[in-house]
Amino acid sequence: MVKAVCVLNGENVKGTIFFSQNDDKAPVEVTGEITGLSKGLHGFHIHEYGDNTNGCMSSGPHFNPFGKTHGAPTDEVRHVGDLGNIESAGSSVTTVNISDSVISLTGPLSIIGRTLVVHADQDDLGKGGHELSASTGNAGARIACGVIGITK
Ligand SMILES: [Cu+2]
Ligand SMILES: [Zn+2]
Repeated sequence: MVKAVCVLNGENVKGTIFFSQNDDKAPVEVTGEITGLSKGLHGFHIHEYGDNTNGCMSSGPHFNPFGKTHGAPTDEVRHVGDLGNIESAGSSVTTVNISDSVISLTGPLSIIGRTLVVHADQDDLGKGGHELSASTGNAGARIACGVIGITK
């Protein structure tokens, strides 16, 4: 079992997200809680770099080691870092509960040392027809982020 954690820190949006994977073939379970999100869908991605020197902007583009087009988590064609959206009911706490079989906590697809980003807007999952749909899902500003690190 490998476990990792990310403390999300934004101006208004805060949270703690846990990652766990039973073995290197198992899906990664992504769970946790986020506060301060507006009601609705918010893009939720792993970005390439674990670099927050210039805030969330220095985390670079979506983690995309296969050079694919942006997509939904369930799509064959997606970035490794495409975890889709999380949905806030507009209440104080948003619960995150995602299982993903593409990201990993070990090997070349490991997300450890990269950045988890929460966006202001909905990720259109590549289908919005905007010029940014194929690269970012047109999910808007990066409102909170944090580097993913190993934990016990
Ligand atoms: Cu993103
Ligand atoms: Zn993407």
